Amino acid sequence: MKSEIQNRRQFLTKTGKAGIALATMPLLTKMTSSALLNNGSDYTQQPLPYAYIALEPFIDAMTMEIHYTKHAATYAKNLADACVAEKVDTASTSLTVLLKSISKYSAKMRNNAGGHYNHELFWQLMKPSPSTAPTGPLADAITKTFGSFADFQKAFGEAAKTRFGSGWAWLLVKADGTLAVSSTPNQDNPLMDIAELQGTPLLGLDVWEHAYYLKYQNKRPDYINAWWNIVNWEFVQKRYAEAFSK
Ligand code: MN3
Repeated sequence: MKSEIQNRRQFLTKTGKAGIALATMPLLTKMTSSALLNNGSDYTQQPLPYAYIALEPFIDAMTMEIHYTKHAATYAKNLADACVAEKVDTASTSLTVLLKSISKYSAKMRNNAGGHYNHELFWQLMKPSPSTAPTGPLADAITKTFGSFADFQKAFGEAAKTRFGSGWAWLLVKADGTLAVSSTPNQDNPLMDIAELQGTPLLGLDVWEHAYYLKYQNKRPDYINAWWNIVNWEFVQKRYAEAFSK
């Protein structure tokens, strides 16, 4: 594993080169330029955007600490190892691009690329004392698709409750621009080319027991119901807007 300083140096070097490349190649597509500018940071665990205790009483501090420093950190480490073993150039291949062709890689890559992406997203999808419901275009799309916000919560909660064993529940935007709710096993997600329902994940809920067992034990439905109190809808709205700008 590279140190943070090495990563920063690499980032500065790459950004500098990319800047020159972009200046001399004005016809580059947006996708190519963003690939050039990818510094591999989406492969490394980012700082948690709040304290372990911040989401109490809905998620307890000990669960957050173990979840972030042990479970999620391990996915990031194993992803780095898999990228070395399977010769993925993380400087030129974004994690999203990798996930979209995950069927070409090993089970280790699938589990850890998914595990890392899902957790990095999950931390940002939560915040203390958020607004209680979405507004704007996302709110309109949810009402159009599910009937009401309450009906959406019911459908999402059902996907989360009925996921057998470990996995995730999702709200996603499909390629045709419409919303859907799904669930995936293990650390799979809707970006993967092996997912039953594919699209851009907007909202995801971790229903592995490690995400809730210390506080909720076997009562997964109580964890799901409590989780709505900490969903960062501003962030989800931003993801929804971005899904249409790509
Ligand atoms: Mn987890």
